Amino acid sequence: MPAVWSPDTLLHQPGGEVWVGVTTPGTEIPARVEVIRNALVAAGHELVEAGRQDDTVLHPIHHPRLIAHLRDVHTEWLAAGFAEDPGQDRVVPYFFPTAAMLGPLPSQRAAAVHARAGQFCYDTMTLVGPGTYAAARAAVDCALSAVDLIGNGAPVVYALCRPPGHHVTRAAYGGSCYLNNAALAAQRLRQDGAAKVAVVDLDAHHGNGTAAIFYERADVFYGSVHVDPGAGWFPHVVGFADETGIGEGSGTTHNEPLSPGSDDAVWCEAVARLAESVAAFAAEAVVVSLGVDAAADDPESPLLVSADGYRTAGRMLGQLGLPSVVVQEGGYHLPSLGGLVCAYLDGHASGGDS
Ligand code: SP5
Ligand code: ZN
Repeated sequence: MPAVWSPDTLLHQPGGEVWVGVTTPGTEIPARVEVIRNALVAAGHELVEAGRQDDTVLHPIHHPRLIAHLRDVHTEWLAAGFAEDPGQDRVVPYFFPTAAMLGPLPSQRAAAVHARAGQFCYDTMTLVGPGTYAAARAAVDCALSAVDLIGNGAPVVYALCRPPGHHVTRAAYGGSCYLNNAALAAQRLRQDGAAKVAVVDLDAHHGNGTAAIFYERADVFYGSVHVDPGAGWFPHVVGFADETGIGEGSGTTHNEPLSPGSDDAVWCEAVARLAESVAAFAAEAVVVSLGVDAAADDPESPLLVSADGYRTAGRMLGQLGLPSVVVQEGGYHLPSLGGLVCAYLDGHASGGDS
């Protein structure tokens, strides 16, 4: 199947993650793209370079201030001298003006770039460097070029998006994500004529950004299987089973939080329930947020899914028989990453044949 990628996705070099106050090497690194790309070629997939999409594609999903912030913040950070004093050349927020802090007070745009960082980023793990925005935009180009190939008649297309995107809301980024590739793909499928679109999120973490973007919408379903945030896992405060949508979006969200240690049997049953919901919703196209960090070897999650589990999930979602855009999200164990992605794609393609 076509696999869309862009060399510009390598430009994001996070330079570590600040985790509980300590700078760690980080796991969302450019080598992820290299190992996935090599595995795709070895498995016989056709690599296609993404076409450049106009910046206006971002506007239905992201706030103009978020876009401008991501584009400009690293330049402003360097201009403020933080690379020399105190010696941090990546944008790392230190101040988080939460809803609880503000209460009823109106809030202004922070004049200081180090304070403004926390008005758009909700954690300390998601650093911005010189190539971050270019890479995030290239990831969007991958996702939307994949939608274009669907429009030209391809039944399933894979987008090698990096950095990932599902933790990004309309106006805030975090969780190693900067722009929401999957949400943008779903929106484009709607604009291209699919009356209803489903996003199915297989990443080990709940895709709080995608969930928030579509929570009040009747035309886009969001379903996710992930490690239970109630057991202490990112994104901690959302992703619970009782979140089912509100207003016109009532009933169009389906979360399947699983206990740490859940294996193929439990995980695949949850995927089957998500597939049933997609069918009941009568989606005309599907976006799969393919995080492979639910795998047993992955350093970022306690789920114990195997490559066969991912292949089975692919088969179940392929059997929906819908045009499908498969967007890369997380997955951090370099030795197994490519095989997990290819196992999923193999399952999805074979499900579509039956
Ligand atoms: C897209 C995606 O998978 N984002 C993952 C965001 C969750 N990361 C939160 C945990 C970060 C802590 N990493 C330290 C690992 C120590 N074992
Ligand atoms: Zn994840």
